[in-house]
Amino acid sequence: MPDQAELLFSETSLSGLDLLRQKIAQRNARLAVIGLGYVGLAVACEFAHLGFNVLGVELRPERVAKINLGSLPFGENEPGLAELLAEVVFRQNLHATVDYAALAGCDIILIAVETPVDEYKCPQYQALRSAISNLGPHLKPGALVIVESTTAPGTLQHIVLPLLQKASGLELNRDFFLGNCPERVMPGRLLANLRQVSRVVGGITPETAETMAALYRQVVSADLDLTDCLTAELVKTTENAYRDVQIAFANEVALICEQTGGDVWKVRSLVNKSPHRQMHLPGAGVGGHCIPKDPWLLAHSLVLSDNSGAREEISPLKIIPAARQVNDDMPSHMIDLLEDACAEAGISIQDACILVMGFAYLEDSDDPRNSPSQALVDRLHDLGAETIIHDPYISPYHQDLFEYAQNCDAAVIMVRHRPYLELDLGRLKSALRRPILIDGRNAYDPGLFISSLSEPDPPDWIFRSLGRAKSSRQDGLLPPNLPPPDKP
Ligand code: SAJ
Repeated sequence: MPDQAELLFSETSLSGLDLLRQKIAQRNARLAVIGLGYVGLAVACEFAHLGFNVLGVELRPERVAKINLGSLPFGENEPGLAELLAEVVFRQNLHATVDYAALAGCDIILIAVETPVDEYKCPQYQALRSAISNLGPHLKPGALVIVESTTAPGTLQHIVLPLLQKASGLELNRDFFLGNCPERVMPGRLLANLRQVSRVVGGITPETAETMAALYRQVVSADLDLTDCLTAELVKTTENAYRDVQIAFANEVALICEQTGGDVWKVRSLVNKSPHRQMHLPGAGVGGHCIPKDPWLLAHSLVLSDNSGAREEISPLKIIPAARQVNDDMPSHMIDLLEDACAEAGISIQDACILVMGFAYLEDSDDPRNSPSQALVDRLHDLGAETIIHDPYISPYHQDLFEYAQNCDAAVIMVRHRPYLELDLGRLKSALRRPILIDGRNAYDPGLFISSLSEPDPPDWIFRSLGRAKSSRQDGLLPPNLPPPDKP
């Protein structure tokens, strides 16, 4: 039976959350977003658009200045974001600052800072720790803190909470409330995903989760799945580790097909006709701000090891690190294909200049974060090769492709940008010093490059396609050295 203090305590905390829910409903809760990057700026604009008074706290003064002028510091390709930012700044519903002291009057603070991993794949929480340490002294009693950054499972409980209590001198659920709602945005679809993709809402207490849902329901039209903080961390890191493993599987099948004379793209399309199969796309690598990182956050989940409360990490995993290795090795495999093609042309890759087509991490995106093309370029330079990078969406790589090609001995497609799919291949071949093309994204039908066996003339292209043997055919005929498959 709770004593009077506990009753008062629970009533106080409920009245604190009730008060927040009331302010949310009236849209006069003072919101703040710490970290105005891809995630933070979009969510700040979205709530400001609804009429909330939003404060953005951002480290980079130049970014603060641009935002306060209503102009985007990045993400020109984000549909609707530029207009939204201009509108909410004009209406003075969004203001950016570098000054954490401005947080003093805020009722709800979203934290959307980067949570990268270092070269040893260990989580790097400097930005998160800094945000919390700087917020602490200004945290208003009764405020709700929501972490949107992706964190290793256990981080909210074992790192964020103790740090926030220490920095603020306030007590959880009495003086402030804490939860996490990991973002599910995708560059190129920031506002669309924010509005239309379901969110996992993790509260330290169920009442906190309910209050968070009252906030997010204002902008999210999809499901809001209420749970605890640990589950929210596990879901977010798992959903991206799952995708990474799926991609690695597809890449491994591609390597099998190359060696056996198969065509992974035909294999994939037929496999996916089998119920409950969804084989992903093999490719030249896995980039971006989520997929290469989140599996490592999952692998660095935190546990309480003994009653002293000391923290340890979970025991080493097998599948998730192995999948990361497969995907991280794909740029090197593109070099294997390049070396083989260069040898056929009688040149060594060390003496070659390679045209790298695509630098963004994703097709028709201008986002180069963790780009597999960077890994390819670094490894080519280690071999002594030179490179010229082209990308139609990224300055300064967006100039004339054919002019770049004139100084190159081979070209490799790293990103399936639409302009490449519509390319005049004859013009490219004429421009290149040697007609070598490596296709890392199934951009082209190999039939365009491989003469049929009935026309013995050697093809004038030296073409390699990820997931296809050198002589694999598009017309269903088996390469001469394999018996026809058993009838199903
Ligand atoms: N890739 C493949 N094969 C595939 C899919 C992707 O090689 O079958 C490569 C891409 O080329 C890219 C990388 O993986 O280099 C990541 O691609 P992605 O499609 O996963 O795009 P991201 O990184 O923007 O992933 C985001 C993630 N969203 C969040 O973390 C909130 C991811 O969970 C989503 O599944 C993805 O968007 C999406 O497609 O919505």
